[in-house]
Amino acid sequence: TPTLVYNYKHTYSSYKKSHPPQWTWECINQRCERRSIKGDVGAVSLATCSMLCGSTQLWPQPTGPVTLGSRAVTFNHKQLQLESIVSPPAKALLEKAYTSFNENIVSLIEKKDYIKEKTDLKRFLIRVTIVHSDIVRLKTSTDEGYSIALKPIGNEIIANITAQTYFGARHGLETLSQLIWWDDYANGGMLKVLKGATVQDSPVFSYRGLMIDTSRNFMSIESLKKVMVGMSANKLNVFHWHVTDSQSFPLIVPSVPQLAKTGAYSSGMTYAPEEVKALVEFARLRGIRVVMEVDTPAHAGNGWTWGPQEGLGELAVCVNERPWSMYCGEPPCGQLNPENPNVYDVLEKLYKDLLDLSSENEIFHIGGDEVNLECWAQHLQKTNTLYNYTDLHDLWGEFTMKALNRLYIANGNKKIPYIIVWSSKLSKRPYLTKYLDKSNIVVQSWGASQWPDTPDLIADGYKVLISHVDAWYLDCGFGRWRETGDATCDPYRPWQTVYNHRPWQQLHLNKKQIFGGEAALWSEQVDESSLDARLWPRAAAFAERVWSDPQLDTTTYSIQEDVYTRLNTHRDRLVSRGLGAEALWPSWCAQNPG
Ligand code: CP6
Repeated sequence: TPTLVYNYKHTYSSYKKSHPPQWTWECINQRCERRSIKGDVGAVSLATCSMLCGSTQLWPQPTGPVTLGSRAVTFNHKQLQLESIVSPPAKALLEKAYTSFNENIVSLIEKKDYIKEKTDLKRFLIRVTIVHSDIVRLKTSTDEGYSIALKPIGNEIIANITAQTYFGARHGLETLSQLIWWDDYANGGMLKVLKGATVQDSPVFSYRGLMIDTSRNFMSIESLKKVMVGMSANKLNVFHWHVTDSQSFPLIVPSVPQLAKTGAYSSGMTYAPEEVKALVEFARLRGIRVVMEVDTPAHAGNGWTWGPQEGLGELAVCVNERPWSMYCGEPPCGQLNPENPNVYDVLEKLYKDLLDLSSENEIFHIGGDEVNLECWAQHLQKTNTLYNYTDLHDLWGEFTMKALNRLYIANGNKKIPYIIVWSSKLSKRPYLTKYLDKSNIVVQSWGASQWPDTPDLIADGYKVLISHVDAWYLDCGFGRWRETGDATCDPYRPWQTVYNHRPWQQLHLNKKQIFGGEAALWSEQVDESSLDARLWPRAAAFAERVWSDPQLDTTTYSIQEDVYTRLNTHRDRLVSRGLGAEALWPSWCAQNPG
């Protein structure tokens, strides 16, 4: 438990004299209007007015009914108490989730040296009931729903959170934390909670992902943990870790140590197995699963060049080939050598370690994007085997099937329910149905939303993970990083673009085949020093799209007004939790609605 200083040197009246409130806020037509005051009798802070005025300050907006009381009570964090009606193994997880909840509440306290013992409450009891305490690993079928019933009884508040699983209960704690705020006017500054509330909530999509690339620029484990803190505040539940690419291979793979030894930017810029496992556990407690992607056969260069020295032949070809633009999407080039049988042996070892490191074998990402057939053609020319193929897409398809076969072997001769591949030429007709089995392949469709990729995949019966570049690529628009940079990644996607993207409706797609959505952050032009600002609050805008999928105004497609205020409140919340989220507007706008 965090320690705070209780300081009785100041009294409320001395404090009040030096900091008299200048304004009060009144809820008029569901907006908080500012009025100047003399003296503070009955003055209401903006935060309190917002919480009690019209719309919830919850993010993402719950999908079920919400009722909110119109009054609030003060409390201090020492009065919080957990009662769990939960059996092992979920009980231990819940206790840790409750610790995070507590830290989130403490983060709201603006005056850490001025905490009042005397409050409206004697106790704030949080009673959590979990029906299936045996479910402690998130699956696509896991029930993440929860309900909250918060009411006063005597001078106590009791918040009942009920969920089918730990993962629902954790979301419930997150929502409960959003019914609590800091009131700067209350007795010199106090925590408040609504005096009554009910919430019922469950997500629209079961896969709500965020992809981070740690190859182009390295991101420390600490910075990735912060990403997960943000994800958990937004009920995002899949961390897709694009851990390697042709630029660097930071992941230490125990059975193939050569990969990171030769491929990392430096020995410090690596992820050790224990660190990865700790990160996976950190994620699980926050309701997040980790899907690791070592992209192949393309986007594989550094880390794959040691084959010849060790008698395994060339594992990757075209590495550093010039001019690069003939052989790959961005420099440095590199593609696995599909003709070298040792490549598949290395892949099997690699896959076994990835399954182990991530503790994840329901979903697996094999990469598979942007294969450059020129590169393979040049290689096959050298080895005099090009005549074997009339169409090198077949070589690509065969590579994919061989790699998948090794993946199943690595998984103890068991299939994996969902294999994700990036959309590419291979995921288009006529190769698609020939090489990608629709029973377990999910295509992550990243092309622009007006491209035919997504509707075609849906029409052909595939499950699709939506990551459209024109809406959900959060790295885009900073400015090209090379002269011939790709216009596809211009301009910046403002939060409204992220939020308004609703392709299942706009493209009339069968929602049953939408596996989910994923926002992506490629790291050519971002590292951990600007990670927070590039992600937040836009990833939060994405999160509400995939959790609640709110309607857009069908005539204007404009964003409902409550979205602005709720997102602004949520942005403040992320900042109090230590994330450097960008500002949406001048503070003046919150004080001058409309
Ligand atoms: N890296 C990898 C990338 C991209 C892809 N794969 C990418 C391509 C075009 C744009 C942005 C990112 N940088 N491995 C494509 C999925 Cl505009």
